[in-house]
Amino acid sequence: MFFRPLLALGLAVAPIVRADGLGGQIQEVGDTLVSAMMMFVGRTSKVYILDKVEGNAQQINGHSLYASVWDLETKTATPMDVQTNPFCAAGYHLPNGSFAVFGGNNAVGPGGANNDTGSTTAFDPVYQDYGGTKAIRIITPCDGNVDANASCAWYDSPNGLQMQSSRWYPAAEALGNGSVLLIGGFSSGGYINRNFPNNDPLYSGGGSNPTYEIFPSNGVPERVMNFMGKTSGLNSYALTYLMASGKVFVQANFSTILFDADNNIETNLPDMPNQIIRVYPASGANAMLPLTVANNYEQTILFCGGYVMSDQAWGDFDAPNINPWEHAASSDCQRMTPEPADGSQPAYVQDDNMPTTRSMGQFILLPDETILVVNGARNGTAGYGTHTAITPIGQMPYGESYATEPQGQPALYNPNAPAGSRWSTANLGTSNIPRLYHSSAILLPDGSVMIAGSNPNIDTNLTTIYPTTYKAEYFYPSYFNAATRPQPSGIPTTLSYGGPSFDVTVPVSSYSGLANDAAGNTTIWLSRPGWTTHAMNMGQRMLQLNNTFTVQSDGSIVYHVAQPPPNPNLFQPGPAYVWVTINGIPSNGTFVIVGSGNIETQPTRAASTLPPSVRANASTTGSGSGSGSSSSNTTSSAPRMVAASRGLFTGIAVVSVFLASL
Ligand SMILES: [Cu+2]
Repeated sequence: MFFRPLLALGLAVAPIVRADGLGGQIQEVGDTLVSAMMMFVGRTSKVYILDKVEGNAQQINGHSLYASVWDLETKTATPMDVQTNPFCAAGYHLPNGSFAVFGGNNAVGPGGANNDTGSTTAFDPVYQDYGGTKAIRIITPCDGNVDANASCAWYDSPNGLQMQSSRWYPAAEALGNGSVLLIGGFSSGGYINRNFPNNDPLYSGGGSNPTYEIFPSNGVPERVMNFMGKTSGLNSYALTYLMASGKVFVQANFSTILFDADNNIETNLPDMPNQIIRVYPASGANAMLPLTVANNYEQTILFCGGYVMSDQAWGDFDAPNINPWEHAASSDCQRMTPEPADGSQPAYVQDDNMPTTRSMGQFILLPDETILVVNGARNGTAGYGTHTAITPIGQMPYGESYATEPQGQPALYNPNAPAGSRWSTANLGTSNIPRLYHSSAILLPDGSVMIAGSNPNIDTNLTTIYPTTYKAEYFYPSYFNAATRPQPSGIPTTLSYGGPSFDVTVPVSSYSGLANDAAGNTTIWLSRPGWTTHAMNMGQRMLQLNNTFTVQSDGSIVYHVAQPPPNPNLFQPGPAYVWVTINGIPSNGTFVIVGSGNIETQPTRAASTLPPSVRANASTTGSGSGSGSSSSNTTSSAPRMVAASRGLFTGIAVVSVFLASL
């Protein structure tokens, strides 16, 4: 190629387009009506929110409100009715796009008054809620007006679907067929899941549930999981990740296993280094790193933060034996690849420390392949109470909170950066809303992150130091500084495990810079935001879809995109979003259903075969106006500088293509 005089002119005179400046900011956006202990995104336009029963002043159908739905377009919430107390339940998507919410607490009244009769129809006469310990609630999200359509409501009834036993703080993880493995939990709750001394590690005198079961029932009665005895005390909300083999990685207390749920066989993996606790109430952030083509979808799990104290100090159901707020949380990060492709022994690998200590931090997988940690506290743990073993009732310094020093500034982790340089807080804003116990965060389809909840209090308390909050915020990643984001078309509504590839087109206006570079610097992601509660996003997962491309002479790019690999264990069936990320700038997420839509052995076909990539003339360029700043380190800087200066010269690409064709 030889240099084009007109192109040079464009570079010389075009102004740099300024971004809108949202990138890195956290902005308050509205009122969720209930405190968002749990959230999930339904399809394209709603976020469903659940709270515990806690005496919210607003009523619905004669009882205190504890569910709402947030509309992404209007940024307003609408009340929803749930009958049973979902207090610290688990939740998961189902293959057809529905969500199920498992377990919770008894019917409670003011001050945590506990109507524990073992009956699923126990009822609190003041807060007017039914017990939720065995309840299974299901909703099939709608995009329209949820009030107008009964099929958009929660299915929930004290006499409705039930688990085999009571589970408060259970773990949930989908298996490859879309059924959901449910593990453990409290039978009746407290700070940690045991008495002390711990003479009955499996059952704790009836307070702990050491069993697991599968929803929908596979006909097998619930079975005792020995791991729950081994990890007794610190094993509620166990951390679970389905692995490629079909086994489930399970981490609790400082122990780790691979679990064969079909056969109830546990394979020991190494202990968590330094015995750092990651499960509730230490509540470290944890996530599976994005699965990439380059690493052949090898699965690695990242743990950051949490809390360390002696076994004795953790206390019992009633309270900790120390004052957690007087001690720093952990900043330690570890990686674990439970099933190494090279056949080596799995091992925890020390990773870079977070910039601050943090309990109750949670990871959000962003579509630029960075990972946000947000929410939580510098000191202390999750949970709340009226006392500890050494601080009597009436003398708690932070109300009922066991944590203090809220961490209002998130941090970004780049899994691909060299060790020693993975964390950054550069250009990230700070929220002044404490997001402590019972806060949550979730990735939205536009690539922003909704942050809500926090109520380290037994009942609604709007005046204490860390109050019940209904304020929602959005965090805008750096790609919100981009003036142009990719606008893909052609993404199918369903994806299969293997099978024919599909084509996705982005117009020339979708990107800036050289077309061949943009096409080659594109990653197509399939991601699932999950179901968020307690510093976790149950089911959160992100997988790269392999692709090649054809750059058209007009600068538009056609991506030839592979279906997900023919192994549903890598990305379980159900709802997800497809993102086209060019030069580190993602499109919006397009809603898809992965798999058959049914709970069944998923059909698989041979992995997609892709045609070779075809490049256009080297000078072909996108006409998007500016690319803003990107946090991705995969972005090549030279084309972006060209792109930024290209700004308003939207005709230049056409001109250069025309010249190239002469
Ligand atoms: Cu909780």
